[in-house]
Amino acid sequence: SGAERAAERLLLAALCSVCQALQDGMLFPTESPSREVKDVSGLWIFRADESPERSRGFEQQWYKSPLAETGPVIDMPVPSSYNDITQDAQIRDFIGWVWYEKDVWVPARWIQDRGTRIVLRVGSAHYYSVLWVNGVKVTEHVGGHLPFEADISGVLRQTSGNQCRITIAVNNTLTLETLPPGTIQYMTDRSRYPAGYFVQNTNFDFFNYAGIHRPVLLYTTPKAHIDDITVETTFSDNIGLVSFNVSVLGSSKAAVKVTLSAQDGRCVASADGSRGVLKVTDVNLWWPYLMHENPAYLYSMEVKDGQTDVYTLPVGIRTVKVTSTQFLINNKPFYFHGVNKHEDADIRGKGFDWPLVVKDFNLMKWMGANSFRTSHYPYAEEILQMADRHGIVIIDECPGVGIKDIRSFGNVSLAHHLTFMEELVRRDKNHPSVVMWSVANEPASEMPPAGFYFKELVSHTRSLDSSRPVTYITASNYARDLGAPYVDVICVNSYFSWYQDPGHTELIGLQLNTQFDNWYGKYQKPIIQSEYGADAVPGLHSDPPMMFTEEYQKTVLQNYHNVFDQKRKEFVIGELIWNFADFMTSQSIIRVVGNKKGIFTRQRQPKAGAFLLRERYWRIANETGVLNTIKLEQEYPLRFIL
Ligand code: BDP
Repeated sequence: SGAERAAERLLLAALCSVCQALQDGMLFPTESPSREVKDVSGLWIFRADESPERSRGFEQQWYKSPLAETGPVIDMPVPSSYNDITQDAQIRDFIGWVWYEKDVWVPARWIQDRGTRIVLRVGSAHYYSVLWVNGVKVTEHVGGHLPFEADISGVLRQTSGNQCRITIAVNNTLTLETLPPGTIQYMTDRSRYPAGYFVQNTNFDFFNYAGIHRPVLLYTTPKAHIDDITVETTFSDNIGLVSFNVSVLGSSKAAVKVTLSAQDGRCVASADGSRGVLKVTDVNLWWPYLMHENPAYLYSMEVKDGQTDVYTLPVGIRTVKVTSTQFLINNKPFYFHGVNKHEDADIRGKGFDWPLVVKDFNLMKWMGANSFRTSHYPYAEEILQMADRHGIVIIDECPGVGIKDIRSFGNVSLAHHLTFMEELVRRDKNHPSVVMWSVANEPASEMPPAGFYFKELVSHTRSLDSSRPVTYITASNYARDLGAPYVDVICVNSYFSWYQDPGHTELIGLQLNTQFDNWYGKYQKPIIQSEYGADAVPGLHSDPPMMFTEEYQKTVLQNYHNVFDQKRKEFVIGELIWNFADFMTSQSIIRVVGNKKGIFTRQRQPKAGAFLLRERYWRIANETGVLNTIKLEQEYPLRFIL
């Protein structure tokens, strides 16, 4: 169709590279005696290609010369979405290629030392990116939520040495085969739209923020370097077992040595060889927040490749298992009392921001949340590291959101989805906080192709990682969902008294009970209420409650909680509020400057619902965790603890 041709034109590069997962490891870049990191985020310059086909930048080869010589440029912070930075609605709503550029200096010794490998890494850029260094193309990448990198040693040594002009072109166009999917629609009625007018349609409920969303780094490794590490952990009695697998590139006879140290620096186990199992006596397990008095215990695993490379990986020793009624962490029942989030904030959009990350963790711990779901795409790895360190449990979700068009269940889409899971598992497999993979959110799982699609997707994900359960999030009716037979845990979203029977909170009890009994009756798998909630415009009040007031949001929550408290004695293993905070969406008649289902505002101030959840989560923690109330009272003022 015309729309698809247009989308292809916008994307320019063929989607042929879609099916190749990144070949090399995706170890988070850290410093070590053998590695240096230089953060080149900060102020970049920027130009949106506003030509009708969005192709002028490529035709005129904007990467060949300084971007400022091609036309007008503006300042653009990295990381940040570009959408809300300017006063220009055209930039906010821009679709197509934008160009970023920064001049950086590369330390001379990096260039001179031929044994040094220099890597350029982008934490993420939404959605499709092409990278040049000094005018030479070094890589391109499909997907808006995972890192990508290129070895630029050769280019730097061949071109102008220490000076390094980095050009990144980023395209936010979504097509039927991207994740999330979308369509470009050209409006052809000349009486209503000017020539060439097009819009981006999507089926998901968040703003399609774009740009360079996570830090851009230069880092070094020795030529012979540790490319990837995989750990899997288990324990028996007081012995922890860490199996490891190290892959080294650039050397045929790597002599790998692995040492595991406790938090006090004591070496607790070591081994030679690139594979093996470390035994840790008197193991300190990694426990979730509020489940143990010493949660989030991390060992530190130093991996040495002969004399050259050193990489240190935090390791949490824990197990995850699912029975027909329970989710077990370290063989103890775990109840998810947590939140769904978004990477979203004023001005920066989806741009990574440490103050925001730390604030959000403080808020989650304040309210007694022990878990969150990375709705609806993978978050920055720094966020997973925080969760590892604080014992916050994560359901790690892939950007399979808004898969509603039957054409998005085709072979090309499936291949890309499988590839995406490979990249996601490769990046996140070693995080103890990640306890489950979610391969999609609310797909049209009642459409016939969904049966085959999810069978493939779930089994492929399991083959990549057998140590974690796999799910997808459903909003389908239990009788029509074709993917549910394949998942380990049923995750259900429902909005009783909101999208159904608006205003009728008195129906929640009945409808929610029916929902749970139907799903459990059919599948005998544990269930998480993976979304529920109601919009509340902060400061709007009414009693008796009316929709959009803080009281209404509270009442909806209370009605859900009554049922959760019954069913969590049986097979309900968790509840995740939709949403942690208000967030931006595209403009529509059902959204008033974004989605207001947050229990915190977008500025992270509590609505009434936040206090309700806080009391509830701490009460549940007191009942289900091994903490005693006295300890909690010392950490948090008594008046907040029931
Ligand atoms: C759910 C979606 C979520 C939406 C939410 C809502 O999974 O992305 O934001 O509804 O409408 O169905 O608030």
